Amino acid sequence: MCPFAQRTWIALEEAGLPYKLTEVSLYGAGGKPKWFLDLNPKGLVPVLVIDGQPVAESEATLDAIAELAPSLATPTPSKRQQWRDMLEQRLIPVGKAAVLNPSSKNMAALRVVIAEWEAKLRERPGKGHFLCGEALSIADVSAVPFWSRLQEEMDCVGAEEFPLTHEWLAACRAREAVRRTQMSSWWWWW
Ligand SMILES: N[C@@H](CCC(=O)N[C@@H](CS)C(=O)NCC(=O)O)C(=O)O
Repeated sequence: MCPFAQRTWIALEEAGLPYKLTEVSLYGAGGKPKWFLDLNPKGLVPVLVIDGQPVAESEATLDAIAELAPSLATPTPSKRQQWRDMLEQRLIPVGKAAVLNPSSKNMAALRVVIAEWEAKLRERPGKGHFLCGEALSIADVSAVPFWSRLQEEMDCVGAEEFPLTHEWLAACRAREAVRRTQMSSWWWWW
């Protein structure tokens, strides 16, 4: 249900790596389970355990998965960072504000961010279906849970207004790995 955990789950599916998924009751009576807090004292999902070593923070889990499945890596670290900055500094905070309070000011700010994403897609050398070209990478995986939630709830990425973003999101959401991790109910990201 959590978009950060969905990132890790999509990446594992895309990588075709064997894994075992354990859901954690975060807000149930009795608090978080001790085994989980032992893995991540911050008490946040996801935690990816590789050969007994826990990796917390969803972006770090994506980097760890891309090391095991290099086809998911971005062509350069700087491309990874650019898209990550767009998400962390722009879409995630501005999207959150718009969801919490869909005032005309917050919705206008969200449209500005979508236009920035669109412009960045337009600038890509060689284009391709995904953020870093023809192949889906962890840059796409990182972004899709957040964009999917916004699109599902607010229908904010119109095909006419934002054709490249619309097409990119549809290409991501059509992936089998994304479909498998799509829950009928989900959380926002706070
Ligand atoms: N920065 C973290 C954020 C993860 C996060 O906020 N997860 C939420 C669920 S969507 C959580 O575990 N919340 C539990 C809590 O706040 O106690 C990451 O990228 O992994």
